[in-house]
Amino acid sequence: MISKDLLQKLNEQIGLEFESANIYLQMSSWCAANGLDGCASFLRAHTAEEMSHMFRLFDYVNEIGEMAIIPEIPKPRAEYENVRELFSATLEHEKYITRKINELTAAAFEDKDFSTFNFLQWYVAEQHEEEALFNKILDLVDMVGHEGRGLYHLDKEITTISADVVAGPSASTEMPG
Ligand code: OFO
Repeated sequence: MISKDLLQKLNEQIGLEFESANIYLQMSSWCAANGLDGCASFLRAHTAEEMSHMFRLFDYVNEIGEMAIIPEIPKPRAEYENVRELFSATLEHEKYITRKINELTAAAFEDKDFSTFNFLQWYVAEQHEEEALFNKILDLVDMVGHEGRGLYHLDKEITTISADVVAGPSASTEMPG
């Protein structure tokens, strides 16, 4: 049986995945409003991926006979100076999520809850991919630039990354039913 403390942490993580989805959805709106349709569609696809992270946790909590409680979700930031600042914020956010997943995994281990510990391994691997993805995008931003013609190329290139992400094994945009 899962401890109260660990259950609360899983519910908090459900909230964090919702928060990630909302952050990226809001970012996609900023991109669309600034004429960056490629970035907007990449971030929208990533929103669906975050929702799949949320559903995976939600289903796990229900499967172990507990009730998932969705916490309050903070309002996402809506304004950015430029697209570099926006993608820099995505990487910082993913680093924060990695820290939270690590804390959660450590708590499961300390509780000797090896079923939950095993379940969380997927998130440990996923966070490695998430950080690598946003690092790659930031490198791209720095290579092509984020002004004038560079911005046009960046928006086109992001569409390619977007296609890779959608095709990737762990990056399904489908929401588990
Ligand atoms: Fe971006 O990985 Fe979930 O939050």
